[in-house]
Amino acid sequence: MDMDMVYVVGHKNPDTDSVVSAVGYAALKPEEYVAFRAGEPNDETLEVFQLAGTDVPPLLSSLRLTALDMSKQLTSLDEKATFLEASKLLEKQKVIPVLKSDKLLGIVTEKDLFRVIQKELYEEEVTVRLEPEVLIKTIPGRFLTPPRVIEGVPLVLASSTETAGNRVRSNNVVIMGDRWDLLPVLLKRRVRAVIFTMGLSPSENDLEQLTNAGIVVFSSSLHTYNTIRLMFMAFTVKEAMNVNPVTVSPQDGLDFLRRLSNLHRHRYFPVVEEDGSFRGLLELADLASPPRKKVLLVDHNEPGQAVDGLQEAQVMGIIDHHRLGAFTTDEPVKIIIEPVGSTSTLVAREYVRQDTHMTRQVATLLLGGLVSDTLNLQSVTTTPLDVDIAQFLEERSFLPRDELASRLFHARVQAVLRDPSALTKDFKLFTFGKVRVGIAQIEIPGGSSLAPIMRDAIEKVMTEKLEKERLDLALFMLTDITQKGTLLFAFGQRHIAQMVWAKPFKDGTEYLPSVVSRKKQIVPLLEQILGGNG
Ligand SMILES: [Mn+2]
Repeated sequence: MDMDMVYVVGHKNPDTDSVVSAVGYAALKPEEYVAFRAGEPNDETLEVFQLAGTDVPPLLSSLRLTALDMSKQLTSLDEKATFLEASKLLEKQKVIPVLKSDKLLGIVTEKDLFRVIQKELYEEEVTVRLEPEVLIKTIPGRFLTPPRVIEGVPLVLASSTETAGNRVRSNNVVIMGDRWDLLPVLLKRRVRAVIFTMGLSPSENDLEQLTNAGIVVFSSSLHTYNTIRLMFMAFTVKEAMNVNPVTVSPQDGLDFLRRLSNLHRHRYFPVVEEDGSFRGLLELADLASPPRKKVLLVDHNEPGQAVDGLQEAQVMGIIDHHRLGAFTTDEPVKIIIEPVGSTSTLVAREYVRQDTHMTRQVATLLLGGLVSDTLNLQSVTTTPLDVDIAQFLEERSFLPRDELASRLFHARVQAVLRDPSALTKDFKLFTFGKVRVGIAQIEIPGGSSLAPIMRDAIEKVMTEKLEKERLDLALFMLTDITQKGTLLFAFGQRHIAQMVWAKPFKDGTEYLPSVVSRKKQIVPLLEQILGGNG
């Protein structure tokens, strides 16, 4: 894992501002920062990314360190690799994963190689099996007969003709120099193979006889001692590998890994997917002082709103426009928190401060975040800086801000229409005199123009409330932040509404200019005409 990488991420249940400000901020330092989102993007956010012509960043579900994060990438070998290849590789790494395609078959350490070699040292009847391609790449030399597997008990013929004659068996792989006098014995016993050393080869006539007897003949260009030494090196890792190492999953966390390492006193744990794919090697030593993931928080600063595992990570900075909650860090970090309309505003200002070029894509995204959080500069949180930055972004995105806003809020409405229960999220119940009234409200810039497409959904949820709460009157306020007015829907005993507002409520609705507050403008009037709330 690249531990220098900094995760740039917003809050959970991400809104548009928190996703785009992560992308915008990460683009300031692309070689170090990588943007993520902390949850599923909503329809409005997806719309902004579509307008910008780019994809939403990947999901970050946790900042906890995993086995995969701590694992090392190593060179692997296949099971036919020789001890010679393995020992060369073991000069560079302590362990070799043995793979078939990408599946782990086992692991090999120096110890494993020695165990095999050692085991053979005092055995009389050691069987070797040398695949032709393995032999050829390990011992310099050539086959004098068609290449075949050489399998049998090695026997060096250095003794007298008589002794040798008594010792040779049919399962032998004979290693010898120019002892042509022994050839009749080898032919008679039909040994498996003959390996001539020092580059020797028999006469054509002898070779023909050996070939006809089905004996494999190999000529090694080395002398006998080195030929035999290298025969050990021609063993394959398949014979030495530990086929049953304790493995861990890529997602296993630090706590689990520490418990596991106490249980099994191994030094190495291969990291393996459920399907057996090898992902890396975890070393016990790495668990002692694990690295920490670096994170930059945007659009939030409360740990409760952050991605899980924040406490295991190192916070490198915060860029936000919310109140500062309880927060401590180990080292001094860069914190930008200002009371402005959006985090996108602050991110965009960093481009100005750092004199960094902003792409059209980033400008579109940040304008989307700014417009979303400030309700297109209409919210009470909007500051002069937001207005300035909005203009800056509008110029660079080549996108009229109002057009962007209407696309965004349309997407927001579409989402509400798909799940109309969102319409009554802030439903409140009142009793004025003997009249039970329920009032719900949503605030949308340009909301009054959206009435036609929202009417059915509003009617459905408010009629349900009417029955469920046994209301006399159900009111729905579709408040238009841009026009600063409210389209008021009345369901149930509509004549009460007609009386209170002295208006006809044709089609059950009435537009009330300059009415935006339920608490200050709707409830007091109902109370005044119908009687006290209680
Ligand atoms: Mn925000």
